[in-house]
Amino acid sequence: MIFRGLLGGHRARADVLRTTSGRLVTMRIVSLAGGIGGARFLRGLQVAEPEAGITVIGNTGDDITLFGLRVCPDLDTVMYTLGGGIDEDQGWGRAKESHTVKEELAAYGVQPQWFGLGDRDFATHIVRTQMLGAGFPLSQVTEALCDRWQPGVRLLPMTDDRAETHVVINDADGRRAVHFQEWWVRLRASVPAEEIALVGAADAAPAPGVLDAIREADLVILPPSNPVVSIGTILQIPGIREALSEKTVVGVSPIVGGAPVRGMADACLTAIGVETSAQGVLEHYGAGLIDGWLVAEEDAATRLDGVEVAARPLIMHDVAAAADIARAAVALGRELA
Ligand code: FO1
Repeated sequence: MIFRGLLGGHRARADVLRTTSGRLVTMRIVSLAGGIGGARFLRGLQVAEPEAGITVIGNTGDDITLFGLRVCPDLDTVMYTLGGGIDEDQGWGRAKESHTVKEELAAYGVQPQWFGLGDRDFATHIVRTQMLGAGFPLSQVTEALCDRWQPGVRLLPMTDDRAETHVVINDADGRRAVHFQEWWVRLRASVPAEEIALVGAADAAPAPGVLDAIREADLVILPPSNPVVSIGTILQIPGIREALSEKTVVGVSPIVGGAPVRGMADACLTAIGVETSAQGVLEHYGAGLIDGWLVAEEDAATRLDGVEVAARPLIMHDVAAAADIARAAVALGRELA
């Protein structure tokens, strides 16, 4: 029973000191992660560094309450991708999914109908909502859900507090703030974002274990997740950016040759006045945070004082390619440490 899984929570701590195969950890890596790009990179990192103990600090700014259920897209994308349950083509949601519940909800005319929740995925949100309602913090709920999925990493939400990304737009319905998911999924970021704000960030605290994991890390990696609404949100949780600035941090550029590899990071970068380029994102993160920056060969001219730039192919067209990129990120980190 999932609650019993929760009571064994301390066991998860011990697991961090051992890899899934029980071997002692040779290197402790912390990775901040958002959705699809981050999850795919992490799957490569597990192949590249099977002996490493990996802690993932997951973005919860995308979280949304729908039909009374709490949905955590980026945590679920990491959990399903590393746990073997992801819909590989979509990059989010469950494999072998059906949508009977969604169709029945639509038959009742309930809104929204633009967010595609599958039947299997609903179970995750029901269990999560049940446990949150019983008073368990999101970090313990996530640990319990991962008890089933065994992702092979320790997955921590960036915070247990409410911090949601909202987007200010101005369209035919006037100037207003909408939830990030409505801008991202219903509007496909087609309406310019005048502002992207993480509502609640100032009052949010890092989830238990987040700052300790960063402090104890041998290396921190920022995967090619969205630098604004995934990595950027995690950096806004008080204390996290400061803790990272003490560590060796290697980032992987999410922009290749002036365009995002996938998703709509360009719409997000434009919204905050940052150029959609490996150079622009590096300057946005800053040399105070980044020590090493992995860029695609076409972006080899990227430079910033105090940052070691390395160029290589960055397209993760399969797990092996993701593993090669992860291997290069770890090598750059080792060189800088
Ligand atoms: N993305 C879409 O483009 N369309 C959807 O209908 C959709 C549903 C959805 C359901 C659960 C979930 O965990 C993710 C879902 N996503 C969908 C992806 C989601 O918007 C993004 O993964 C992140 O929020 C941004 O990384």
